[in-house]
Amino acid sequence: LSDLPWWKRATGYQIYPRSFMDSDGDGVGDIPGIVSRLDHLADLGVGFIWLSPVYASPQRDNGYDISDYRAIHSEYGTLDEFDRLVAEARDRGIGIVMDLVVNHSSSDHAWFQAAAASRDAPEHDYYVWRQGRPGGLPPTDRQAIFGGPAWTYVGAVDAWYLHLFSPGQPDLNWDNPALRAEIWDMMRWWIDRGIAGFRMDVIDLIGKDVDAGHFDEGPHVWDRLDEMHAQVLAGRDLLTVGESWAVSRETVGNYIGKPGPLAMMFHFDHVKLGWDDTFHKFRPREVTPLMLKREIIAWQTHLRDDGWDALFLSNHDLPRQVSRYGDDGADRVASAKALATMLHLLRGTPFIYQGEEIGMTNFHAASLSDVADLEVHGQYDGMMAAGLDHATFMDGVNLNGRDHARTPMQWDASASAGFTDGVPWMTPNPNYPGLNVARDRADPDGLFAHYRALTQLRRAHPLIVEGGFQAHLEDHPAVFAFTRGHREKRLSVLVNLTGQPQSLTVPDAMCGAGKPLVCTHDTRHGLQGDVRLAPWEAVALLRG
Ligand code: TEU
Repeated sequence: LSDLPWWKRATGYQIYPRSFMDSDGDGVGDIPGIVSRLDHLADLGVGFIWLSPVYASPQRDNGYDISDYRAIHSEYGTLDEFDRLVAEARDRGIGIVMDLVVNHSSSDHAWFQAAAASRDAPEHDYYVWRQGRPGGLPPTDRQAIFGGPAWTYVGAVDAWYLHLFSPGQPDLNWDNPALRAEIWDMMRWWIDRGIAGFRMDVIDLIGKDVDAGHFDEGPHVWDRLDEMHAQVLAGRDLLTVGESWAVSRETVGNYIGKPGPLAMMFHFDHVKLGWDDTFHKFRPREVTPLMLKREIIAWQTHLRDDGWDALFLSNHDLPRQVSRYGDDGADRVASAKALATMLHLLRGTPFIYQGEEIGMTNFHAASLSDVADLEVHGQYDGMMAAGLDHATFMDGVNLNGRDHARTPMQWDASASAGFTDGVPWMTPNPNYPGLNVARDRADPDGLFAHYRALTQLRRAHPLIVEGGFQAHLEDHPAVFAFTRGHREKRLSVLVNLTGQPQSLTVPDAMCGAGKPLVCTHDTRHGLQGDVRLAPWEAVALLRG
């Protein structure tokens, strides 16, 4: 096991800095706040932190709009404080993985300021400019992911720039070799500060062919990643995880095949199950346990022999997993344990999103004024124009919106959930007095204890890291059954993904007798014949 890379053995934890912990009372999370909570993460047993962007930024998209790639956002702290975070985390065996947001910069970046002031500036070509069509129309009808046209006109250069996200996020021109060299330099600069790797934002978009209208997984994406690998990553012991909403089982091998430029990919087929073809996340679709399970099985099977999975149900763009796939009412704790057991025992590197370890939930937005996220506001008019009704849109926001993940971390029952002494930038979920870290950690049957047990099992049993994956009872509508095998050892996992009791006949390939590693309900020492699982029951037994 020790010859496996550290990032296969570790459990990850994502921090959304704005909402994690405020140390200075300005209502916004910060780096010293993170340092003050490192012991919580060390106790949880995580091996690395994926830090959502902490770079200088006007924060129009909470840092996914970077105005200086070599500076820390002033509300979050200083470079010295960042270096201290790296050192303090390292002392606890935790690496810091930076978010690399290089499909676009902020429009406040000095490059863009120069680019938009003169066509003669060398930086002008760092961005994507085109002429408009007659009648003052943008170059194409392409719509931005955050609503409205994907092009904005700048009079000083008499041209339109491309922004696949908001107008404050102009796309960088990856066709320009000088721009690429700037990015490679910047990455080396962070690596030299001692970081453990990169999570790469919308990385499939860096290969776009704008004139061909080919944006997702454009023709140059893998060449560019190969160049990045040769220039920056090769020979360094880093975790790399690309994010792509377009990557499929057909294309994933180009990113992470043997050998591929990256180590793993965040893929979203299981998330998109809950999306409508036309209205996307804003007309939610039901996701049945069978749909979820089938999608996971397909990816696990595909990556079984070549590749490595990045395992997640939540992140800062997604709803809280217990609200989306579990039960955030009476069965909140049980269903959150079931989901966690399933995810952490699959083959790949598991990621915990902040607050997931205590089962934080979605909140209810009564109207648009309860929503902070620019995506929701930016998409509203377009969705209404396309025929969606307001009530359904709000259902979509309440089930799938990005704000649910961004409410302040619920540390304790004191004012503002112990997140800040000041006025929090976002209202905490009103359920914090009963649902918070202090309370959950005091409960030996709480979620934190369950997650800690899972990270410890991963450290104790190489099988969980390196064992193969085999699904069983694939058509069972409610129970996810799989085995993980390595040599003579076998881990058998059964998870009831519903709030009803379930019956099944244990297949021969699953273990008879075994050592109980996880038993969320009665302790079981064997799985044989006809078995009845309690609502949300999860069992993992080890044989050999
Ligand atoms: O997200 C990629 C992305 O495309 C999302 O915006 C996603 O499509 C959307 O949430 C679904 O409705 C990444 C970051 O994770 C996100 O926070 C950023 O806003 C985005 O890129 C732009 O950098």
